[in-house]
Amino acid sequence: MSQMRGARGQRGRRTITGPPAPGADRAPRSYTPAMTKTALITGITGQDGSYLAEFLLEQGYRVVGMTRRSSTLADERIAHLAGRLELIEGDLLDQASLVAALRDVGPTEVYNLAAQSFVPTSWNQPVLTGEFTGLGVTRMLEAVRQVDPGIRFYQASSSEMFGKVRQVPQTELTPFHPRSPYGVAKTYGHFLTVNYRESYGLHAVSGILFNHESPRRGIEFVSRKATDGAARIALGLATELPMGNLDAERDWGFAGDYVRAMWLMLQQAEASDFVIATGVAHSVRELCRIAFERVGLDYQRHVTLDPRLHRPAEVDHLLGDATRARTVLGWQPTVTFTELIEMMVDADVERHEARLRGAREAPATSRP
Ligand code: NAP
Ligand code: G4F
Repeated sequence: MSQMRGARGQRGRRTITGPPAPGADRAPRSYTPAMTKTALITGITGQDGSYLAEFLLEQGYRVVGMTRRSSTLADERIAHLAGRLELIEGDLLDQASLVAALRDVGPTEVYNLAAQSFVPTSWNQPVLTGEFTGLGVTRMLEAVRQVDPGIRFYQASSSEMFGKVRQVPQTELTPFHPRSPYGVAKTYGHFLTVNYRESYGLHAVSGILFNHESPRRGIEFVSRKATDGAARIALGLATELPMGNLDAERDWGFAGDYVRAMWLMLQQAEASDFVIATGVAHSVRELCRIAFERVGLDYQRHVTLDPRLHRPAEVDHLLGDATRARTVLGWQPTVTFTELIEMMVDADVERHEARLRGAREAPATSRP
């Protein structure tokens, strides 16, 4: 991580032209080849941020990640990119830090992935979730408008916006009915993105992404909780896994596929919104079955039901229709649900085994 360098103060500042009047005509920025593009990613330390950074580096981008100040480094997911990635400090709660970051970095593309992204936390911290996940989008869009309205902007919107679904499957035209403070905040961020596109002509797109997972998924999300739980039980580190609503259904895909869609959206001549999904839904129960079968166990013997894990308002069933992404972007997923869950279980088994090996090999003095 020490090789990662902060961008602030190391780059010349770009010319600032000031915000254009609403609706004013502007010549679109001539789009430069990939080699000269710079991407600023908020939420770089998260699951998607790490995959997107890898993908953009492979495309030849200069990649700068925005991180918020904390007393410990949360660099687990991006440590392997040290030396190739630049970091800059900024916080979605602080408008001035966003303006300064854009001025210092001079990005051609901004990917706004930062958010309080765990749905249950949004009931415990609804105001904070609104600040990060909702108003944070306004702060970022305002910063783009003020510093350089030619920047292309991607907003990480969510299938949680569909909530109590009005139609199955969900498309870009399906009305929203969010069921959590998180979903409400994302819906605000989505419409703000559309509004800045329509009001100021920004090249701002909203990616309505259905659930996507990977071995880098946060441990509190249901997929990773199940794969990590199965791995721990198989290795004798636990005996049971308490879970909430096993009947909930989601359209789960692989995060590596979904970040490619984010990039494709920003390469289009016209800015517009896209649903990204696999088009196949599975229940949490099926997820548990596949995860436990991968380590030769029957989930029914280990998964217990904990009513405290049920949500005040549930999203029962999500299923996306990504026809538009397929036809306009040429995007399609490459990893099936079973492949995804097995990949995650294998990674969790490997991680726990390595930890156990390390504990066995550590000198006796370091043991408690
Ligand atoms: P994640 O792993 O939870 O990562 C969230 C990121 O946001 C972290 O890097 C976090 O930084 C950062 N962050 C949070 N608050 C911040 C603040 N005030 N200022 C600056 N950074 C802040 O989320 P993810 O799964 O990668 O998802 C990326 C985005 O896509 C999120 O906006 C999420 O809501 C959205 N989304 C995700 C999915 C999905 O299935 N994964 C589906 C649809 C939409 P720290 O490391 O400092 O906490
Ligand atoms: O994995 P989850 O916590 O993801 P959720 O709520 O669908 O949200 C994720 O996907 C959204 C896209 O639709 C993102 F916008 C959001 O940021 C996040 O990445 O829960 C999935 C389902 C829920 O129905 C939940 O009730 O799993 C059910 N579930 C059952 N037992 C559980 C558990 N969820 C969690 N986290 N933990 C459980 O023990």
